[in-house]
Amino acid sequence: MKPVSLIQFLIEERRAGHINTELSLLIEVVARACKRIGVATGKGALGGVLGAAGTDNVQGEAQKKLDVISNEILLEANAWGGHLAACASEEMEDPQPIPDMYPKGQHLLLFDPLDGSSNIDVNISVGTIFSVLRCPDDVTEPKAEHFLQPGTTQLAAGYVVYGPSTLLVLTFGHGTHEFTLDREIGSFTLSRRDIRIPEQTGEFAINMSNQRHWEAPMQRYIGELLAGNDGPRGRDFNMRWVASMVADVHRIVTRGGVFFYPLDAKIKSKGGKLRLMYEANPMAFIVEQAGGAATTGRERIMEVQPTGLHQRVPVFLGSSQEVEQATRYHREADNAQG
Ligand code: FDP
Repeated sequence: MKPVSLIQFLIEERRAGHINTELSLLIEVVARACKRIGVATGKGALGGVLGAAGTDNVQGEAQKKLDVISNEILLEANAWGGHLAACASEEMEDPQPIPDMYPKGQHLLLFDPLDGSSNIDVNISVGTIFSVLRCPDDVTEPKAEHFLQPGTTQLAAGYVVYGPSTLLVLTFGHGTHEFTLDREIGSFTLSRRDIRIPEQTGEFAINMSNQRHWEAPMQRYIGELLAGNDGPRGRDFNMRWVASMVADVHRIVTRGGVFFYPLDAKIKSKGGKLRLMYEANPMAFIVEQAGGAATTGRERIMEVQPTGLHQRVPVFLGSSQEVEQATRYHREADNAQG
């Protein structure tokens, strides 16, 4: 079969009426920026890019040099690109307007420039996650409030994994598709069309060190998985935890599985660990489009009405039967409490 490049795929999507020209060009710009991030990440110690930047981001987390570099690469490429009204990032408190010297577009871009960045220094896969929204029609200078749209309004979502190979996984709401970077010709090439996540799985991903802080329904659900063959589930489950969301989600998108970052007593006041607008929503869109499910443990992630740009939520996503079972346990516990 003849290889299909990302650009060819975007032209097909345009012809099918799934996206307009501006969105297609915007995705090309994001993909090009991610290739540059991939090059910077790949240089590792030789590029002088490892280690801490010596600053904190808006969430009070220590920034890595590559967090800062990746953020700058995405900002610069997209400001120049001319397809955006504004962009927002994990690394910046407020949305970044497009400088007056560049043309503006109709879209809003949100991104986590380098997810899993605590893994960079140990050479484990990291990634970029992004989400595209439409800028409300009457708004010429978008502020944070204009980004606060539920995940169901996303026009596109994707992530790039910088791992043994560099991969882009993308959805426009018409299936989830994977592209592998051909490093010799510098082009993302379609490697899987219409990915399907199996409904059932025997593999889960969670940070078990938080177990004692979880809520009772989470304790019950994971307890049953751990009991395996001898417990109520009557079969054994295996566990994986890369601690890099893109890598954990990509495993699920490749061979099924379920990922949890539940609420726990340590993070309860923050609402969760992962960020709704540029982590949970885009991943939920990608997973749902591949036949999986994504909830907060109580409600569908994409239906959460956002209240803040950097809002956090609990995340349960992957093979639908397991996400539904864990979610049911939480709802039952809530109902029992009245
Ligand atoms: P990181 O802080 O390294 O950016 O986005 C947050 C995240 O990584 C996810 O990629 C990852 O799944 C999670 O945090 C890891 O959390 P733990 O430190 O609890 O393992």
